[in-house]
Amino acid sequence: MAFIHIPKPWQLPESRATPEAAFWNRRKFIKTLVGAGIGASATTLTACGSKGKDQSDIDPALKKTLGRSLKNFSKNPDFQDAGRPITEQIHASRYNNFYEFGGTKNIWQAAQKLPTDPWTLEVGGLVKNPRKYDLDDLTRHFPLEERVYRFRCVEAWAMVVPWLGFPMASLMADVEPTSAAKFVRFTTFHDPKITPGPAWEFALNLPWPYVEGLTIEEMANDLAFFAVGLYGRTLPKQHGAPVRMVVPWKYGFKGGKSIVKIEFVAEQPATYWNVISPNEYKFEANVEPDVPHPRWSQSTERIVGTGTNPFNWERQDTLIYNGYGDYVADLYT
Ligand SMILES: Nc1nc2c(c(=O)[nH]1)N[C@H]1C(S)=C(S)[C@@H](COP(=O)(O)O)O[C@H]1N2
Ligand SMILES: [Mo]
Repeated sequence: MAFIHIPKPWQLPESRATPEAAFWNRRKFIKTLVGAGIGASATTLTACGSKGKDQSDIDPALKKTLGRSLKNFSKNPDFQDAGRPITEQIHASRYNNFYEFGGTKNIWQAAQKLPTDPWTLEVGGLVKNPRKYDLDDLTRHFPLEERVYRFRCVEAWAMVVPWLGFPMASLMADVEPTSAAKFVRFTTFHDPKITPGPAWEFALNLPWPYVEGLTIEEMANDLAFFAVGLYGRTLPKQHGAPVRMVVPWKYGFKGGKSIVKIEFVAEQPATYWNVISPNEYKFEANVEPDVPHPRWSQSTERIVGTGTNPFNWERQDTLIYNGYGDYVADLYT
């Protein structure tokens, strides 16, 4: 009997390979930057990579999309070496998943429409102290630290990012979950006028807003982090400004962006990709090289920015729990 494979809407991400690869033509990309009068700066940025770089010679419009300088943080010595080079920001901040702003990796300009100031992050549910944090609270109330983490998307691309933020455990200590809290639901900003979603016609039924979830034990783990910045700067909008989740032992989709609400709950929450395609995107979604995605292997990963075409990027072996087993393996035994 012939098995006829009919692609479903949510099967698009990997199958969009060809148009995306065609877009990500480095020569064309550099030409665009030169056209905007910033060719030399872009080249410098590409050449020196990583954080703390003086951007004073970069076109102000481009600079805005890379965040504002943040000074009040310390480097966490336990998380400075991710075992691989830090991905250059010009690559990390031009190759994003943020479906609220479109169904391709090229959403960084569209995402600039996200209104982030003022911002309120509401935390409630099964807690002793429900709170509303504003932007100032997020960058000043919690002592900020830098952590260089490996990052692994379920689509098998990977990078290394110097995040700035605070452990999720600090926020938990502030709100004090009750013993009835077993899971946590994280909700992303959603306003159809601002976040239209992908342009595909079948995108009409996507289960907005984007919701992610963790168990209470996962949220309490030392690695679980809220980022308010990266590369020494505030979080660029395309990365989920002003505050997003970073859960480095799980696939990237677990890291909800632009979080407006956190609720401590008793039952496992319904989450965006798991609702769309439960067989492909599990609630747990730990990085596991030996558990293939139904449509591709997870045993290796492509390193962002290591070539001109994303589908020829340098490959490395995928690590169990993305290399963070020492921290998290005991959560799953
Ligand atoms: N709200 C929201 N959060 C999201 C996504 C999204 O589409 N919407 N994409 C996820 C996926 S699939 C990945 S890989 C990461 C990408 O983060 P980055 O663009 O900052 O690298 O964001 C995650 N968080
Ligand atoms: Mo992803």
